Amino acid sequence: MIKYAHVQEWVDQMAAMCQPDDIYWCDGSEDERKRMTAQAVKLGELIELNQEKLPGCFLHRTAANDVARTEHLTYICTTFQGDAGPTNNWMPPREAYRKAREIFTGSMKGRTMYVVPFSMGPIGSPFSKIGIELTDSVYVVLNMRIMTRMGEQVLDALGPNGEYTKCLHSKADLDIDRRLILHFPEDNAIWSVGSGYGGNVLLGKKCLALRIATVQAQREKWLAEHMLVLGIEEPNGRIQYVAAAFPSACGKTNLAMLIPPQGLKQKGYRIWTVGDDIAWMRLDTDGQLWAINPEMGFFGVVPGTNSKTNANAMTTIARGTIYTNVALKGDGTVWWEGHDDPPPAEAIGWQGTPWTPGMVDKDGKPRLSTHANARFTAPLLNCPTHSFRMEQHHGVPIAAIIFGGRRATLAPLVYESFDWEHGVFLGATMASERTAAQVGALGEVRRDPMAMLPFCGYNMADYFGHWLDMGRRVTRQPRIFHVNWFRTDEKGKFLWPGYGENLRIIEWVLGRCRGEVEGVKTPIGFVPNPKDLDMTGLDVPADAMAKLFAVSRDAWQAELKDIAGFFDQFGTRLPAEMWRQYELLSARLQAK
Ligand code: OXD
Ligand code: MN
Repeated sequence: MIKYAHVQEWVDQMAAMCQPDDIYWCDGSEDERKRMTAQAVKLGELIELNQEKLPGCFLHRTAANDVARTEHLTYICTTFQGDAGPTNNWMPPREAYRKAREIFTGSMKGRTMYVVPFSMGPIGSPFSKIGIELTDSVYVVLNMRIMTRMGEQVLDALGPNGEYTKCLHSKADLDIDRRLILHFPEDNAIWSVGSGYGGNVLLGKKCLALRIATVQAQREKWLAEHMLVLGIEEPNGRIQYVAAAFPSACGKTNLAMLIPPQGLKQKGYRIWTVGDDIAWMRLDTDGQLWAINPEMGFFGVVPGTNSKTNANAMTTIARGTIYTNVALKGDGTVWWEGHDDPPPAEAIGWQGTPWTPGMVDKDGKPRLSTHANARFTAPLLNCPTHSFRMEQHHGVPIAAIIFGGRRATLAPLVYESFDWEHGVFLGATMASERTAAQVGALGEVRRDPMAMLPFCGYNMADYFGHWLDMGRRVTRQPRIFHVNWFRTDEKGKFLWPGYGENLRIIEWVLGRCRGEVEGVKTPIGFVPNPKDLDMTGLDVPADAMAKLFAVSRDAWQAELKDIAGFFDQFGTRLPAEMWRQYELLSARLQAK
């Protein structure tokens, strides 16, 4: 394997600090996977599942306090605080390195340091970026193999002077009080210590492909986004692709693998899954936005996954998958809340202790078999609908951009922005209820612009400015929409069935992009005329439909107040266009 001097030198420096017993350079071969899996089983990092029923599948359990991204311990480390902005935790690089160095020093004693070269995006594509992760966790290596293009050929592509993101990870002692997830955009480096949870430690994902990549994207004039990418093919062969941003655990994976509902089957749609979490979008010479998914796997939420909510995911995770924090059944298979099968009479719960249905904890609350943020790591190519364009260097052309939040009230099922600038305002003012994907109070509504609040690696005001700038550069602008699958009635019952039925809304979105359907103008944007939604085979009562599309001027006035508070924190750095859109919305809400 080629060990370029500039890489070797950095590996040596990090090894001198972490003091591993040995260093192993991963080549990405199948033989290596087998050896490392066997070793992980021996070390107790993985439990082998029933290989007849779940070939190539394993179970991993994390520490009880290491089950989600720890946003409060995640920092952007820039020289000037203003460059990180008011929505990020900030630490000056010198202090961050000093604090982390104390924890990293000697942290790999008695362990191996693995050198993991990986490419985000097809190897050799001008859309792609290379990273090298040093880690003392076999679990991380085996996950990185699934989530990225990993191994020797990445080093070949890097070349003797190639740029790469320097990613350092150590589990250290997995102590939450000695945990830090640090990003150094000025050094193109990431240091993560004290955690074993995917979102904190698979450094190609949130840390590189979003936080570091957003900074590179601003500099190089492209977009790094928390978006799924999905293609809808019509029987005539035309495929239109949409990119959609939703906060974590709001159904991106389900939407990306959508199965057309019964009533729309006769239209002969075919769905292509390009990605379920991250999109890198660039302007090509045709003036259009093209997107790649920089990842090669899914790190999806397990609970609630079943053959009704996501049959493609069930097929995807039936082989070659690492499950994290689910229940283990006596026959060596796995179970979770929301599985197709009824609860087993007994199982080993996610914390490794016996579990039986109906168990309660010391406060009388139901004790679940599986953590609410339990995950599967599965190869993208396992998915029956995976796109045939995964290795195409320029990816796929994007027709529409969709922003979505989880809102019980306020936001209609779908509405369209008046133009790009208004679309950026829709993204910038997105809000959503908190889910289990991050530590914190569930259900609380927080503003989550473009679903990027935890992932934008620089000042969000500048990020909005970058979006506006991209709109000026794209000559064939995708239209921008907002959706909300989660609106409820007075009793808290969901008004819209969601899942595959969401294709009806995407159909309208694409019809709008082709200029084939009219929209109904409201103060917040265009909503569908109900006659333009194909509801064949789906019975949603007329009053529910009315509630789904209702725009309450009073509720939106209250929302405006909250938006103003959110915008205020950016001071004069916020682009004037955002306040202009605010004023325009306010005026439209007041007009009779
Ligand atoms: C994820 C997340 O894991 O957003 O994708 O937390
Ligand atoms: Mn995500």
